[in-house]
Amino acid sequence: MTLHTNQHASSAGCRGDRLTRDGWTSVRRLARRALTVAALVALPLAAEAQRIRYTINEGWRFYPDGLEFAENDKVIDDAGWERVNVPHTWNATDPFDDVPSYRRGVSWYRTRLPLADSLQGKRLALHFEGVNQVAHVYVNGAFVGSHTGGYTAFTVDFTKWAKFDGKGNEQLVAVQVDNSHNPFIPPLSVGFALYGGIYRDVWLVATDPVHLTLADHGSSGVYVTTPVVTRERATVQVRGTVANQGADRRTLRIVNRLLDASGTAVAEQSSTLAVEAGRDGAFTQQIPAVARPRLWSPEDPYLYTVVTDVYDGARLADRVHSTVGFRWFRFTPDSGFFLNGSKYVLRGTNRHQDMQGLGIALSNRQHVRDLEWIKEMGANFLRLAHYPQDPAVLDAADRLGLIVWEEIPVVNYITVADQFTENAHRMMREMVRQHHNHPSVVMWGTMNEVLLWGEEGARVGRIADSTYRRQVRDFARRLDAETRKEDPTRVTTMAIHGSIMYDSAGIADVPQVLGLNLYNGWYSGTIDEFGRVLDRRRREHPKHVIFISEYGSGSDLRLNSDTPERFDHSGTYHRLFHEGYLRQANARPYLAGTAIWNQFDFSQPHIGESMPQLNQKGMLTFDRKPKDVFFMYKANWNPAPMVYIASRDWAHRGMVGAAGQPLASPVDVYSNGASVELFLDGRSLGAKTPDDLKKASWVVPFAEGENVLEARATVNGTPVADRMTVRMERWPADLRADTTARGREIAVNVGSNAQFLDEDGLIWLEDRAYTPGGFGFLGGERALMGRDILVTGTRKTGMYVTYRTGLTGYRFDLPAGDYELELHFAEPANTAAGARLFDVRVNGAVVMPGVDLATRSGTGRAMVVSHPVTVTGNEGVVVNFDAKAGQAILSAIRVRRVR
Ligand code: GCB
Repeated sequence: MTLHTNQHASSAGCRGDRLTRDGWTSVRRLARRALTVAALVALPLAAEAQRIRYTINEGWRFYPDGLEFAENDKVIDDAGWERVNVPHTWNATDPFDDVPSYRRGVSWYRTRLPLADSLQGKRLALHFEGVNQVAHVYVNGAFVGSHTGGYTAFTVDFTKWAKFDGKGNEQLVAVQVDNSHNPFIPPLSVGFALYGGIYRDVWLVATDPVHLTLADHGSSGVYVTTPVVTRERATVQVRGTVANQGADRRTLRIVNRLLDASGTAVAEQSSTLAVEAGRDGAFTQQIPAVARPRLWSPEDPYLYTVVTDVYDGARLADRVHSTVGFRWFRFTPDSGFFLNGSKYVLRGTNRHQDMQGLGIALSNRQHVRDLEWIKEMGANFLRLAHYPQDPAVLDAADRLGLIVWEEIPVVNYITVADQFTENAHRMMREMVRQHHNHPSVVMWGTMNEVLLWGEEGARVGRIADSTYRRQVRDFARRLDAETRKEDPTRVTTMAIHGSIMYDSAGIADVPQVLGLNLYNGWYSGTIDEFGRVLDRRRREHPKHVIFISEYGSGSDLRLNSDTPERFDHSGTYHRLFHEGYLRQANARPYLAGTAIWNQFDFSQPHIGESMPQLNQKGMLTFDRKPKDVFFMYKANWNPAPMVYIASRDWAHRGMVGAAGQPLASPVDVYSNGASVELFLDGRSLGAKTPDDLKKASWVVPFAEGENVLEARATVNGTPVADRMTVRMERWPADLRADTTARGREIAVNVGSNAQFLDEDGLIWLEDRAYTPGGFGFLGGERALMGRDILVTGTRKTGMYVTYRTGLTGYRFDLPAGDYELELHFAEPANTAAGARLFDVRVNGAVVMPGVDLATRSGTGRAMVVSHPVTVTGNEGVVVNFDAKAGQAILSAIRVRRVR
């Protein structure tokens, strides 16, 4: 194989001219558009590119189990199999049902793929963008290739097994997919569902025997770098491999043209490449410098394209397009990140790829929409945690302008075995090669919180085994070194949790950028610890570039509170948490950047919280409704004029108060205007100046019923307004004196400072201590359901995350009448039978003797019991809990007057 390079541009570079014996035309670097256009016109029209590429997503059949000989249609008939289209997953909903697991196992997919007669003689391949997690591919009954790992693409060549019968040329494609746990395939144990299926696009690719290789780790076979980028000039280097699967040695011409966003060629390079039959040939070309390149940045995501053509004589044998963005960057421990020479604060978020009802089988449009949400929030950075994502995601990041950290799914722990290491290295290589040409990518992540679990896969407070810690360190070092070698133009990173073991084990020193996942004020501690932890980290590691790779807290639109507390899952606490973190991050210029955990709620099997098996730390819900906190970031990060009343999460409120008196409740407004005015039913509540986090707050004197709020601001001369209706319900402060309708039904979210709005529109008020004339608990303490307990058997899951323990009673000073009393319980622990035993008395009479939740309903399972109660005189409804063993508990209580 020989390689000749012709560098056709002079430094003045303003002429395009005709070239060489084979009638080739080259476009030089052209500074003036007129000349560029003239030169392009002079190009002889090339033959149509020989590559054919189309998706084959429709018309699959699916069988949800293992099956012998399913690759063979003579043995197994698929007529009864389910018809599906890909993207598809068989786990779209089962991670969220009441059973704390989902199906991980084998399934089969089959399709019949007709091929045009004209494809005979071409190289034929199938390209899968993502199959979770092991795929074996068969064509016409023959095994054509396998792939391990659910998050990267792969290509299998089936030329040898293709059948051309002249009658439709139908190819039977069968894919066995397995998402079972495998100790040698990352990820091992994670906080997200490992949905099985062919869940990204599938392509048919037909090429000339001479083509840019399809056999390089699922990549395009072309790698573009920008060795020199300044404001004055930029150069482009193109590397690639051409496969010659024809019968003869070919002398090829490789032409790389750089096009600007309008499609105009601005520079070109060509060279010849001789490749023996049956061999590959590699080329490297430097495209001459472009003057004054338009730089890529999140604010101006300007893209160029490199078109790589492979000519075999006058025939265009193959063509591949690669994206190019001109940008340069660096990280420093003291000042963080620099983009195109200037300090640049990376502020962003993380994204998982699943969505309610769909699992991970999202369309490209849905992926792009997710990135549009992120852009709208004003973020300029996106961490693709914890795995490589769809090509549509990377394309959108380039095009919309988001700086990307992408990583492989080594999460929580590793298996110390060559096979695991090899899989991790191959995943890294596939990720880097497949997404190499995306200017949005600046960091390659190798692992996340790798010391969170012990070697056996059990969550541990401390990894005691120093041998294992050393093995993890060696694994990290090798993977990091290989990643740097694979792509020296980006930096390596990893995310660690708040444990000093990463330091003592020497793991924190491995990556070029150190990501910290911090949850002070959520899993433990207080929100203001965040800054102190950071400053300590910085003192301990003055040479580390520090990045906040995760911070977050959970919320549930059904839970709200005027007095938010850690872990109450109220939207109010969610905002308080993020305001606290944003303020502290803003004050630390040494930080390279921050990333919210997470942009969207996502699956988290086996985890309790207020919506079981769902991680609720999203800025948007699982079905993509923005939460109020989204607009807090938008006000701070997106310069577009905005004002937002932060009460969409809590548009239906309840309060206890006296009839006719205002029901005063706080309302926050976010705006990037200098002043905001709030109106209640058209009456001004005054104008305020938003604080450093663009928030202005009022205590609004709501009236019972509908209240119209309107906020107005002017941002840089543009008037903006937001309007919403808050429905306020009132419960009487004195139950005996006030017998209005609401007083006939009182529901309480026992043990919680937050009120819960249920699926029937009923508000379960925040808990309170009993005061005469009112209602409330007698004794006991607020307690939280453990995250390892799944509340099942109810849709009111949010009501069970808190409960009261050790209470002796609950009392309502209701007037005489007939009532229905409803008690809600859920056993919060794996208690033995008889370990928690109590009687329930109502107005003195035992109505439920010997309540033993562990036996009756089981751990976490909601139990609802109703009793009729007749109140005569002034006794009210008095419920007592008499503990016989352990402590009595109660999750919620409701009384409803029936007569
Ligand atoms: C983390 C993990 C992430 C979890 C998150 C959480 O540190 O990296 O995978 O989802 O915490 O919400 O607990």
